[in-house]
Amino acid sequence: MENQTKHKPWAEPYKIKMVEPLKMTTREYREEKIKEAGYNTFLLRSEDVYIDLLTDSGTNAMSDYQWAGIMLGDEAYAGSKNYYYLEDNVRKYYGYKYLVPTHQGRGAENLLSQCLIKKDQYVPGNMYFTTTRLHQELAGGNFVDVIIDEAHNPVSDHPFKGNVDIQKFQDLINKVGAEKIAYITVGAPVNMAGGQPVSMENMKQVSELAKKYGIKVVLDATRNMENAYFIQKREAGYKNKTVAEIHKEFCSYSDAATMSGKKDLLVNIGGFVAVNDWDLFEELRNMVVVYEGLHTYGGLAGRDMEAMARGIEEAIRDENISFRVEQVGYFGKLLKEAGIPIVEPVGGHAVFLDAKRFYEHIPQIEFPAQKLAADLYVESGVRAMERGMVSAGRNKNTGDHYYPKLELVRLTVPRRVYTQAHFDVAAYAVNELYEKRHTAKGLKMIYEPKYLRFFQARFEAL
Ligand code: PM9
Repeated sequence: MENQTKHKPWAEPYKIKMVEPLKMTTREYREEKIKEAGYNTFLLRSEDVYIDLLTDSGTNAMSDYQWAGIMLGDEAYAGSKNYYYLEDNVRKYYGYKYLVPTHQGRGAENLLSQCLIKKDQYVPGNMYFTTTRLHQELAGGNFVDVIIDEAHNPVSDHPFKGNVDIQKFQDLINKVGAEKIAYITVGAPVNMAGGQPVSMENMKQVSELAKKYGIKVVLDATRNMENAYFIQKREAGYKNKTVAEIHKEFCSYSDAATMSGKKDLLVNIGGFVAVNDWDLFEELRNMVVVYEGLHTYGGLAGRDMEAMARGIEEAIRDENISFRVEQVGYFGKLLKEAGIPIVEPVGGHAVFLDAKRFYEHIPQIEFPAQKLAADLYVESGVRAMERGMVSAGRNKNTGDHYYPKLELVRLTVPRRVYTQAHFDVAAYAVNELYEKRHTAKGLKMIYEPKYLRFFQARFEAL
């Protein structure tokens, strides 16, 4: 008999062994809670959230294999066996020679920025990331965006919207001189652009140009396995290679990597910086004892390093990474088919609503994305995150707000936490809100912290 369903169904590549109940709340309750939270979803209590799509950072569900590893934590102050296992796996799967563990990604960014940036140097990168740029600035550097123009356009369907614009990179070298460039950062995929990937060809070109001028290439490898999956699917010559092979080749075009293990590596805490250069390693190893802890634990418990080492092995398997990215794609497709304005193509870790088109009547200075995230919470208990003007912050020299082209709300997919049905519910909620979008009003900022303001800023309804 002919199969009547339209397409071959897919399912999560795991079964559920333990569950955590979710709390359902009323609209009145949520209206009160968002007001108390100053219209900032970071300031809500998680127990007041129904489906939590705030972030994929540290929100992963670990496997039984990882939890078993937790029991094997070697909590010695120095020389924990879990550190050596992590070092082996970073060498095996990432290919860098030397490893310095850190408590999370920004710990790695702090160490690397302090070791490599001299005052007033420039640090080009393919779009800013909040914590990365801040650490570069605190170390005396100036971030310069060298991503391709398509990245700033939510409707461009370029398959590798995260690519570095090689001409912009060359222009910067010509303008300021190679000695004024501390290094170039390549984030792959690019979080703030919507989880958009970088092609292998582009990474090779970046590496060649950087090498010509003696500039180091630093990879933000936080979600690089997702990037490798996009290369496998979209770039000629890679469809018969495994994600592990592509991932390692990609890393080979860089000199160093910073890593937040809280994403790709399926853990709740952890990170590292990995390098090939012995002198840089020595400096990092010395610096880590000041800010994080001894170089064989870097702010982590032995059990955390064990879970992260095991997470590398699991995450990189083709069936796991393909499920991860395709689950995000499924959610994106639901929204796209409903006519909701989203960033396209759908990225690897999240679906991004385009708040400029969603709330087109709210001017950017009234924070449409911030309001949209707050409204979605009130509508449904679904928690998302602003990724627009509030996240962009202020120019460190002039003190003026940045007005980014992308004014987005990120619906982020934690790994292995929610089922397809949760995404059906979340998509339904976004649609309900979209139907009454014309009645929404903006916000006024009433409290602005100095650093990374999106985490703690407070707003009032207009
Ligand atoms: N990313 C995220 O939700 C958590 C903090 S911002 C809300 O997307 C990249 C590409 C990241 C990232 C964190 C970090 C910092 C570096 N690079 O959060 O310090 O997406 O582990 O990593 C977050 P940590």
